[in-house]
Amino acid sequence: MTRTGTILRVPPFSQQLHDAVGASYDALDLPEEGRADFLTAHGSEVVAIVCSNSGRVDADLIAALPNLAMIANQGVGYDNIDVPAALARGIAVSHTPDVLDAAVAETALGLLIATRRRFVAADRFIRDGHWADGSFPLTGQVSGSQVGVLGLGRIGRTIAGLLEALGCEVSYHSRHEVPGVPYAYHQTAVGLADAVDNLIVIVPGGPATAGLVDRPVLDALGPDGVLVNVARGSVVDEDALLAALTDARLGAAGLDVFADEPHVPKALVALDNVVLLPHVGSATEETRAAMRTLTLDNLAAWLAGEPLLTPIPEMSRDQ
Ligand code: NAP
Ligand code: 8YV
Repeated sequence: MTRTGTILRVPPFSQQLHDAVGASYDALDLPEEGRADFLTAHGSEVVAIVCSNSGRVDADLIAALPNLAMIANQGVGYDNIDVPAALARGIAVSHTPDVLDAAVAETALGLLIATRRRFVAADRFIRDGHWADGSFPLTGQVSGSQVGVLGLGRIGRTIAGLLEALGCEVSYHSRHEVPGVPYAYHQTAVGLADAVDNLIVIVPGGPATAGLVDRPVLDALGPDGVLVNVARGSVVDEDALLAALTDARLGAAGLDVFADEPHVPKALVALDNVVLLPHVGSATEETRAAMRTLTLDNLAAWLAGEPLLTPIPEMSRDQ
């Protein structure tokens, strides 16, 4: 059975993905303004959505699309989608696992090294003309340190492999112990933070992990500790993080993700002991091309009446 109908592009996403969808299908863009009128006029035409992690597909949007039957998400995390609302309607949902592991892992490692070695401050030190007055202060180092990985999934394991090459001692916390890995398991996030010098957060977002990194976890990491978050802003209690950094209860933080992207609290921007990235974990030409291809292949498979290539785990039980 093949399927036909209009594909709805939910912004924002890249021009390449936008154009690739438009080149192959009848496609419409969900407007930023006047959505209610647009959905009244076109809602019943839409059979599938293409979106990325920053495009919200909430219960109201799903309800306004009576013939929606597939959502193709460009991104491995899909906390932008109201999955219970989609599943309740029998809507298929795909995402893009595996193809971005290397890019996100190297972002995590780069952020850890940049934060621990204070590379951004060192760059500013030269630009501000301070070198002639004396050397940049010594810093800690990542090689040989104890690193905790919060979420030893696909990306977490790739990060752990890179850390091993630096002679780091890796340990982790997930809800379940992972069989066959050479890393120590901690039953709790606090226990993990207490045992390490550096903590890298790479769990999914959503209600189950909201505020998982809270004040007790930050205090356990301590004044010499470095936090790196490449997961979702929601996983870290941002107010608690700001307070810990300001009070020097936490050493430093490297952040690729924030609670209210693209808005970053001014108080965080003002701190010298943070390195900030604008959610670029997977943002390489190579990886985004692979993510785009997988997104489009999932959509094409669904339109052809074939199984999705990479359904979200909740979906694969029903396929
Ligand atoms: P994954 O393979 O599903 O791994 C997720 C890991 O988190 C698993 O080890 C899981 O183990 C653990 N976990 C899940 N819920 C947990 C909880 N409540 N408490 C503790 N551990 C929990 O996913 P992935 O492909 O590695 O991706 C992870 C996440 O990274 C994505 O969901 C996305 O949010 C984020 N991400 C960010 C970027 C970026 O650009 N910064 C790019 C890609 C992905 P258990 O099930 O045993 O708990
Ligand atoms: C991107 C991500 O921000 O895959 C994810 O979960 O957060 C990132 O890769 C995004 O989805 C790009 O389309």
